[in-house]
Amino acid sequence: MTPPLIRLETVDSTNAWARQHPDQLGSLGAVYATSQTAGRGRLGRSWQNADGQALYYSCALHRPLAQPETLPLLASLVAADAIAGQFGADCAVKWPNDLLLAGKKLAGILCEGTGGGWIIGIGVNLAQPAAFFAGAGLPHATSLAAAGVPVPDPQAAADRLAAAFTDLFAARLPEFARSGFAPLRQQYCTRCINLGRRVSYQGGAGQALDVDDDGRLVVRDGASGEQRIFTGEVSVCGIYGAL
Ligand code: BT5
Repeated sequence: MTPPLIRLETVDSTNAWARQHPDQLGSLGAVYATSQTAGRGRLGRSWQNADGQALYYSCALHRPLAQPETLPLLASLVAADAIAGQFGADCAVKWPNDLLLAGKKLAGILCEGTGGGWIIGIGVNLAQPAAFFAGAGLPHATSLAAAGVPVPDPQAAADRLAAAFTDLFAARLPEFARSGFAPLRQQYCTRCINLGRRVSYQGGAGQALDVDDDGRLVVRDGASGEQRIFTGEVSVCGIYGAL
């Protein structure tokens, strides 16, 4: 059965809307808009709106997951694969779930539990010019258009991408629900920009070596040996201006 995919003109936050309308989204369904008045990032941060120039998307799912904590990693692969399929743009993933194009943040992901289910929020910058990000104080952000991928009709691009996200979630969630991250690990590592680079995290720094079957970033830390990181911020040398 085709999952519901609801298009709104504008909304406070697609994640909030999905949480408030479980009846309309069922066990797997999605909502999207090209304008958000109160878009959220992780840890209470905000997600910059650009009326009519970006995709704000949330997929709600209600089913048990073997490894729910790795849902953001699945979401980043779904988003990267859909963007590659629709626009031919090859994104890297900054662990755990930022999508980068030419070293800048193209998309962000916010996964939230709802008590019995999950909401996967994805914001993708489509058509903003580079000057938009400079003006918004986001020097490390980009859009498809700013990175040189033409987006002549942003609404049509948002419609296509939202449909592609939903199709890919519908295709991949059954196996992910059963088997978790391990079957995706190789594919994730191929896109993961952290690997082989120096990274800093709360309490240490070292070289990122791998992502393990549980989705943790494996870091060789000169001071304390090997660390496996699952939460918190990790900055990557050379990315977003990090030293
Ligand atoms: C994220 O948070 O990257 C998750 C963003 C998720 C947004 C989607 S839109 C649809 C759905 N509905 C919502 O309300 N949210 C989701 P985080 O890792 O915390 O990154 C936030 C940081 O990214 C901010 O503090 C800025 O530095 C930067 N940022 C904000 N807006 C941006 C934008 N449009 N493009 C690139 N970077 C941005």
